[in-house]
Amino acid sequence: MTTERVQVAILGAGPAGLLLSHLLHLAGVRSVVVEARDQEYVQARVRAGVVEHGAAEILREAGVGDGLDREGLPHDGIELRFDGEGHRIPMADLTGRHITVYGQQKVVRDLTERRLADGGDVRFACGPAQVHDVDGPEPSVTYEVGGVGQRIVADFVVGCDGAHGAGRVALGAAPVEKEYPFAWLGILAHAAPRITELVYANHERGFALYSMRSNEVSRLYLQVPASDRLEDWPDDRIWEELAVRFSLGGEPWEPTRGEIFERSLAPLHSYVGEPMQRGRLFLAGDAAHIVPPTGAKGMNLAIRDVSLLAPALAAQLRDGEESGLRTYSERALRDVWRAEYFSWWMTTMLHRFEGDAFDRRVQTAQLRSVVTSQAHSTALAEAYVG
Ligand code: RFL
Ligand code: PHB
Repeated sequence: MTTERVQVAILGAGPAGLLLSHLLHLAGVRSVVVEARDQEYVQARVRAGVVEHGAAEILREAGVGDGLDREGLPHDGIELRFDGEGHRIPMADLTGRHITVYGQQKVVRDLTERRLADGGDVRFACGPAQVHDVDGPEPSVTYEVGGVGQRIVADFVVGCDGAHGAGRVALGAAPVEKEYPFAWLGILAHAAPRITELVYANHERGFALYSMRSNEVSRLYLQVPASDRLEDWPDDRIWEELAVRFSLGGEPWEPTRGEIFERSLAPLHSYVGEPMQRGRLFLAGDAAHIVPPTGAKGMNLAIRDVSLLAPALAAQLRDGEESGLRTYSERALRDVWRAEYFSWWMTTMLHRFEGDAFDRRVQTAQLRSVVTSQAHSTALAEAYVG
């Protein structure tokens, strides 16, 4: 077993881990990022698409917003579609801010390129790393390469290793969580989007979302039962179901079709592990909390977490200033719970739940209130643009 020393050992090269190591580098703190999967796999992983105002500002201030400004699509509104009618929420008019449609894949690409160009130590294909001794003065991370054990002893370990990583296990917190009885079937298709703004549709057969990645690539989602498999959804069935759920005026409304080149199923749940710290271990991003994707908050929260954690770690390591780290979890959790609330609210308002006619009528009344009351739509817009 080889042993090395570093100031901060980071698990996971997703948006959280990569941005944290970049921000630490800017603050003069040395870190190592240990990633289980290889670089191709990490960069091919398709996930989030919406970067909110605050997260975009954080990326720009850190000098990694060029790609977002060049290739991102600024959106000033979204559409809520229900009862066969579309209603635009003019987010920019209501809040003065907008969102940017920019795939997580590109955020990860930009951050990886920047870390490597700056000589950053990002180690891919390490297999699942483990975390040790977080309650003592010398926490460590171990992993294996080619049968040889590697050990990194650090001043601090940060788990940015997502929902199934080692950070969450080492934290050992009893989570507060909620399962939803459905999943999202997501596709990417080579098809020019028929829309210019995202459409969130509530239909009696279930929720559907029309999004995009570029002017040539559409991203679409369908609510499906949690027990469904990808084999249950051949291409034609997906397109037909989307057309029904996006119906306008009682008529099916077809998204532009094209070759489906990526498909995935993601169960919906909410999860928070509190506090986001144990001894010398800190968590950020999906390792600490999961939101259902309806509010488009997951990656944005990951970015927000590390924007709080990086200066706190740097202040402690450079100046012995402890207060930032001591209050990190409390400060981060305030935003986390606000996002949990918004994501739960959007999810319950827009999805089809089994059975209850009363709940369904209340759902429609709620949507109607959101699109007719300026106060109500402003509340949605403020939470959505971040
Ligand atoms: P990630 O991206 O999961 O990265 C964690 C990394 O850790 C690695 N890893 C380990 N490495 C070393 N040792 C171990 N033991 C390890 N275990 C795991 C993994 O290989 C991985 O590389 O977490 P991070 O950085 O916290 O980022 C969070 C975001 O990925 C996530 O919140 C978003 O994708 C959520 N999300 C959305 N967020 C938004 O802000 N806007 C959106 O529009 C949005 N849409 C979505 C989404 C998530 C979705 N799915 C698939 C759940 C849409 C969907 C469908
Ligand atoms: C996406 O484009 O992937 C996307 C957009 C909005 C959401 C979730 C995902 O709420």
